[in-house]
Amino acid sequence: MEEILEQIATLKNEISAATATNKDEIEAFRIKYLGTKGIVKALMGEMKNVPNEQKRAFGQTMNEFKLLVEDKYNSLKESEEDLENAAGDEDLFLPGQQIPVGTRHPISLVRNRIISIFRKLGFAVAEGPEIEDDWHNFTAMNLPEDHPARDMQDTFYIHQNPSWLLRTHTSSTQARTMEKQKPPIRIICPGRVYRNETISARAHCFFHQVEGLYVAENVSFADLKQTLYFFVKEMFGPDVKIRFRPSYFPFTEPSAEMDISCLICGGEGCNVCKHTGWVEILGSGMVHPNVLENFGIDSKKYTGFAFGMGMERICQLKYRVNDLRLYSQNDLRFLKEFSGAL
Ligand code: 2U9
Repeated sequence: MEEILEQIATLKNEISAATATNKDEIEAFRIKYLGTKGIVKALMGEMKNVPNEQKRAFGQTMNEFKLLVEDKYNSLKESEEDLENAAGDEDLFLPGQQIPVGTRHPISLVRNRIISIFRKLGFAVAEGPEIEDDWHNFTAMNLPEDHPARDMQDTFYIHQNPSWLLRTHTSSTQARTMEKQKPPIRIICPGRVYRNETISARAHCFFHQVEGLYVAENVSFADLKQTLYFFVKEMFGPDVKIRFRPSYFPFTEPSAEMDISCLICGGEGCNVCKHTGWVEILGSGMVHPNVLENFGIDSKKYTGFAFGMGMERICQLKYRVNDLRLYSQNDLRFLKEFSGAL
């Protein structure tokens, strides 16, 4: 009995270490241990030589041994089947799974283009918070409380603190830059802005602006005109013409709106330009001295120009998008229209 138990212990080690890499080796394992003339059967046959009082313990040991051999046999078979399946599944000639490539949103396209044009002129990009305080959005911009121009920029106020609001223009970012930085300042501020408007094809409660600011010594209206002329030629092509019309903004004096010659009819007159040959594109002007002084900038020494434009408006002119709601509906049919646009 002692001898058989020692033999079983040695066999157990042998079985644990056994490997098989193909079906023939697995079959050889089965025959050696589990076959009709195999080791398990032979050891079972020893039962008759075991003294009666030890038969029960021997039977138990043999059952455990048999289970160990069967487990090993099954696991060798499973590993081999896994290998076979893996190799069989692989069809190297199947086309790969397509991951559809998205397209940039038209507002992002326009934003990137505007940034790269102004970068050529030395304008850095500044960004700021969309939740603003009254001072940076209105008061510092020469729009004190009760100023009538605040009416046109009604916005959303934060319940817990009514002096916080969603910015109505990115001017507040220029204001924050002037707080931190001494002239010369040459920045553009792209970003989302908010207005309390009823949503329609022509108005939305949020849109995207790019505003620009250049403050230094001897900055003149001629610099403003040349900068904006360069911008529209880069954006719309070398043949585009510009004109300025006097206007009013509380934060600039003098102020002007800039039109470009109609891109649809080339200035001949059509529905888009309402038969005038011109379309409005942006507002601009010389920074109001009050605004400079609000940030401790000496308005006798420094002057500056500023401008602001809606990115949706540029998109409308460049890509003929005529409904503002399309930009935020996430309709893939709309977005796919821009797959080839740069
Ligand atoms: C500072 C001083 C002045 C930014 C300016 C405009 C004119 C303007 C509108 C165009 C279409 C807003 O998106 S829109 O509705 N903007 O007409 N914006 S001048 O003037 C500034 C900005 C910052 C410190």
